[in-house]
Amino acid sequence: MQLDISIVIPLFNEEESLPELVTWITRVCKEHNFSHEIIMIDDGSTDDSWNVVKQLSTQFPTVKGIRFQRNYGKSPALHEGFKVATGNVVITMDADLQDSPDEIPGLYDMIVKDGFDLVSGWKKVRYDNAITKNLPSKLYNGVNRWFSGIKLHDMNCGLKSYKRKVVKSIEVYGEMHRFIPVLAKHAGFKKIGEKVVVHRPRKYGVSKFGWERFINGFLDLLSIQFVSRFGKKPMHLFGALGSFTFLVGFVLVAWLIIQRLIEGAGFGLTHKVGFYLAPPVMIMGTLFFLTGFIAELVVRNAADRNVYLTEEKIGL
Ligand SMILES: Nc1nc2c(ncn2[C@@H]2O[C@H](COP(=O)(O)OP(=O)(O)O)[C@@H](O)[C@H]2O)c(=O)[nH]1
Ligand SMILES: [Mg+2]
Repeated sequence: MQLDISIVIPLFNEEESLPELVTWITRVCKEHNFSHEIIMIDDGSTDDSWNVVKQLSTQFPTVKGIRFQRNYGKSPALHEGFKVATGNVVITMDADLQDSPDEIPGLYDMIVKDGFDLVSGWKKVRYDNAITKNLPSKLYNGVNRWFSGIKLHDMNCGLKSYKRKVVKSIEVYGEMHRFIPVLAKHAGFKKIGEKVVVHRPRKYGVSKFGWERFINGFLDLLSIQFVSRFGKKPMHLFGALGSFTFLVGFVLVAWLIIQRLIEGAGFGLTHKVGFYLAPPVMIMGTLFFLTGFIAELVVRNAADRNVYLTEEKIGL
């Protein structure tokens, strides 16, 4: 029988929140008659989270769990959760009770009734630190919108819903969980929507992400744009860049030679800027070109695989 919803929850050191979270999700799903599964991915927590998940799975048959051997990060956790999810709609949410399970029915309807491929939550009113999080987040989302062309206010919101085929077609690796809508867009899913969601202050535990996320996030965004455009044909970028740079150097040299030929020995070659500029520019061009060849070799030999060691599984 096809489940209505798979709820995928990546977690790291959230022992206090889990029982309340599972009870709440279960209540909401019961009220709306959703058949569902709750997939919790414990990413090498150092607190008692995994024991709590195991305990919950005996109490709630809907609870399934994966425990990683060590801490890999939120993206690998989502990736493994997406792999095993069987629901018609997949909903992700944070484990810390900052996302409200009351949003599940609305997010579900937007996929099933309104036909969205992906719906991202928008924490319009946020209960996080204004200086270290909310303000940088606004700037960051602005840059994201501009770069990716996806008009979302809160791309990195943990609360999202998907058609199943979307999560099965994207590969969330590294720290790419911040850009899932970009990945989905590049995979060809165009109907991406947004829903204002309730955000709650953190009740237990501490935040695991600080301001560094914005630097890493920006670099990741550049990588995503690069990989999606040139990932399978790096020579198109490096080759063009290399040829252009080399040509600039070559023209400089040619110009110097012509001047020398015209003016004869009186032309002070070593006093010209071009004399010093041309060789490094030509070398740079050659290096771009060779980088392109190496990148092509890497692409051709890379197995597109994600391998994460799992220590234990329950219900899967
Ligand atoms: N799998 C996994 N989940 C993580 C990791 N770090 C944080 N999380 C989870 O991601 C969610 C959001 O993290 P949180 O620290 O609350 O970030 P914030 O809400 O932006 O301050 C929570 O459910 C965390 O448990 C990690 O390294 N691995
Ligand atoms: Mg949080």
